[in-house]
Amino acid sequence: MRALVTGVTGQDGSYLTEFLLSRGYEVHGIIRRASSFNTQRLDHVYEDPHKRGARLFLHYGDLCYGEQLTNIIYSSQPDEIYHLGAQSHVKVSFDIPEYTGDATGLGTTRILQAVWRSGIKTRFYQASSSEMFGSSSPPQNEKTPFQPRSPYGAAKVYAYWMAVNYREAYDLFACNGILFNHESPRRGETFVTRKITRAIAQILCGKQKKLYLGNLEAKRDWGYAPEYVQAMWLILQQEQPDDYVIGTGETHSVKEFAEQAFGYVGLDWREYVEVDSKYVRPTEVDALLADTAKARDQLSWEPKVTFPELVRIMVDADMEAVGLKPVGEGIRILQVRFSDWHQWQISVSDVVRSLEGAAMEKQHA
Ligand code: NAP
Ligand code: G4F
Repeated sequence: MRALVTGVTGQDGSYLTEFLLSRGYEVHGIIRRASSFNTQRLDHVYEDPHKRGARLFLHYGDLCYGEQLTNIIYSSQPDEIYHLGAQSHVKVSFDIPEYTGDATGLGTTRILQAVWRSGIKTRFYQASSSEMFGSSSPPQNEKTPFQPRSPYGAAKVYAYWMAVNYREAYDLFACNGILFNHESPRRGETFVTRKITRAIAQILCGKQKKLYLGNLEAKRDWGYAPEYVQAMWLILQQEQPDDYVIGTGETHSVKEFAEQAFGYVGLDWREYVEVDSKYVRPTEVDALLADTAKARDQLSWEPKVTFPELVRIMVDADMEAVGLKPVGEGIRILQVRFSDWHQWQISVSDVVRSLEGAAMEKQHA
C-alpha cells in the first residue's frame, strides 16, 4: 500500500508516518521548503531514498499551489491520501485569516480536484476538527450543527463540506475525521498543553519564572495523539466512506490541565501562572466534549490513555528534553497502555532507555 500524507512534518503527520511504515506502507510526504530543516519530528524514521528498501519519500509542495499538488498526486499514485496539512493554530488564524482560508480551506479543494481530475482511485482522509462545532453545546457528535468561532473553524467547515461534496458528486472515497484535541510530546510548542508542560520543565531548570496564559476556563476533550492517527487509518479501511467524531468523551478546563501538570512535579500552579489578555481570543469555543458512540460501534476505536496519564506523559517528555530526570510515571503509563509502534519522543534517550528496560528497546530497535 502507498500513502500520501500532507502535513507530514506536523505532530499527527509524524505519528501517522510511523504508524503506516510499521504496517508496511510506502509513505510519500509533502513538505514545505524552509531555510532551515523542518523535519525534526520525522528524522528518526527518515531513510536515504537511495537506500534499497527505503519506504519514506518526501516531496516539496505547498497547499496554496495546486499545480505542484497535482503533480505529486499524479506521480506518487497513492492508494490513500491523508490530508493533514493546515495552518492549524486557532489564535493565529485571527491574525492571518486570509492565509488560513487559503491553506486550511482551499488546500483541501486543490487536493480533491487533483484526485478527481487525475482519475486516480484513492481514498481520501480530511483532517476535520471539533473547532468546527464552535458554540454548539456539548456533547458534540456527527449530527451536531457547525457554528465555528474562528477563521480556522470556518475554513475547516468549508473543507469538511468539500470532502462531502466530492464524495456525493463524483463518488470519491472521501471521509472526514472530526478529531477533538489530541496532544503529545510532539505537540507544537504554542498550543496550550505543550506550552504548559514546556514551561514546567523550564521553571524546574530555573530558566523561566512565570507562565502567561489566556482563557483558563475553556474546556477541551484532550486525548493522546498516537491513538488518534490509528483512528484516521481505521476510517479509511471501512467499506463505505463516512464521517466520524474521534475524542475521549471527557472534558477538562485549561486550569485543570495546569493544576495537574504542575501538581505532578510538586508545584502549585497558582504561584506560576498569570493571565495575559494577549492570549485571549476575540471569540472563544467554550466547551468541547466528544460523543464517540459511532466510532466505538463502527470502528471499534476507543482511546486508552486518560487525561491524567496524558499530562504525565507530556511533563515527563519535556523534563527529559531539557536534561532533567523525568518523574517517570508517564513513561511507565506508555509501557502499560501503549507499548506499541511509536517512539516515546523523537529520539529515545539514555534516561528513557534505563527506565523502559530491554524489552522496550527491542521493540523500537
Ligand atoms: P501541526 O502540527 O500544526 O501540523 C500542520 C502541518 O501542516 C505541518 O506539517 C505544516 O508544515 C503543514 N502545513 C502548514 N501549512 C502548509 C502549507 N501551506 N503547505 C503545506 N504544508 C503546510 O498540526 P497537527 O496537530 O499535526 O494537526 C494535523 C491536522 O489535523 C491539521 O489539519 C489540524 O488542523 C487538524 N486537527 C488537529 C487537531 C489536534 O488537536 N492536533 C484536532 C483536530 C484537527 P510545517 O512543518 O512546514 O509548518
Ligand atoms: O491548545 P489550543 O491552542 O487549541 P485549540 O484552540 O483548541 O485548537 C486545537 O484543537 C483543535 C481541535 O478542537 C484543532 F482543530 C486545532 O488545529 C488545534 O490543534 O487552545 C486550547 C484552549 C483554548 O480555549 C485557548 O483559548 O486553551 C486556551 N488557552 C488559554 N491560554 C490558550 C492559552 N491557548 C493557547 N494556544 N495559548 C495560551 O496561552
